[in-house]
Amino acid sequence: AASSAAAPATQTASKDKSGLAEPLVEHIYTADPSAHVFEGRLYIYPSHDVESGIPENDNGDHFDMRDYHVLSMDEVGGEVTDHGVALSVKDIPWAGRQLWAPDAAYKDGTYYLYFPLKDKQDVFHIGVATSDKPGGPFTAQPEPIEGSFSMDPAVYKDDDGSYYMYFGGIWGGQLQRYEGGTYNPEDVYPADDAPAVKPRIAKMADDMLSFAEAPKEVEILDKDGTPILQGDNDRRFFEAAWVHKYQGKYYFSYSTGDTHKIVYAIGDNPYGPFTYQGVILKPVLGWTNHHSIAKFKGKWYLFYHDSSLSGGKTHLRSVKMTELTYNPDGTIVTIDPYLE
Ligand code: FUB
Repeated sequence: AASSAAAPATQTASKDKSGLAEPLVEHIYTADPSAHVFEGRLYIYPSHDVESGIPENDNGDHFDMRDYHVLSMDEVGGEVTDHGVALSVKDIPWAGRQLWAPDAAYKDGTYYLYFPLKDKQDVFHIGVATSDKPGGPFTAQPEPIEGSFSMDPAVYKDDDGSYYMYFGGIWGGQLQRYEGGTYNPEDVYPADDAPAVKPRIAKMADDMLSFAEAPKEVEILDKDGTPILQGDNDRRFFEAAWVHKYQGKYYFSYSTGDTHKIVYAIGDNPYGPFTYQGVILKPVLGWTNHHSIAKFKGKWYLFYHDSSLSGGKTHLRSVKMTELTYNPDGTIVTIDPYLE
């Protein structure tokens, strides 16, 4: 367990001749990478950033993405394949605007692409699209997942074959609109000294197209067992949930948003509670920080993005990857993306 861990050392993002910490692709802008190993190959499900000309604001209107492209590679540092347009907003019946950070899962011969999108009333929900190939193209279901709200879905497959979706994000992600239990178009936040807005979890039904239960709140606790508070901007949940398992423990990682870090908390089961541990990735160039963590050919990797390729434009990001390492006590060695 990580509770008595000393502060971990910091490692730099790998920069070697295999191209790690360089953008995985440069012909398009990509962000919010969700990585999975399917059929022995590494697949990355990113957002596809575009220049929309919409001015930057706290709602994220400048992130006006219209489609997804899936990336894949046989080996780290090897050739990256862009599988073309995997899903387009024009082919999603309930679409309003803004295809944000997606994730994917595989079950019984079908690949599922989970995506956040605003409906025609400008309210975020989570949709699902299916394909018989990991690279797509995917066909969207006619409606969003019933009972879904907010954005940034991450689907975790547990060792017993159960799948869970984690989701949610505040500010432009609209999670704060559900604080009263039902949708409230007003943005209502807890007081700074009250528990922070919580990410959500729902077990997936057998069909992978619906929730098996009403979404539940995910508790993130300090090491003394008290909830992380709304005013604790360095540690409170903002967006970009991800879960992976290491040595039998569940690692819940997320972005702190306006303090620009990827941090993590550890728990004993998929529902939590999760106890805050520390920083995985320090701030990157660009406002957002969003990641995933996956094991490929025996090594753990962090997938993330930054805005280096666009010269610092927050809405024009590029996906990168670097090795992630653990201390002997199971804590994660903090990564500084630019440490020389
Ligand atoms: O890419 C659009 C949004 O920016 C994502 O959904 C958030 O996680 C942030 O990266």
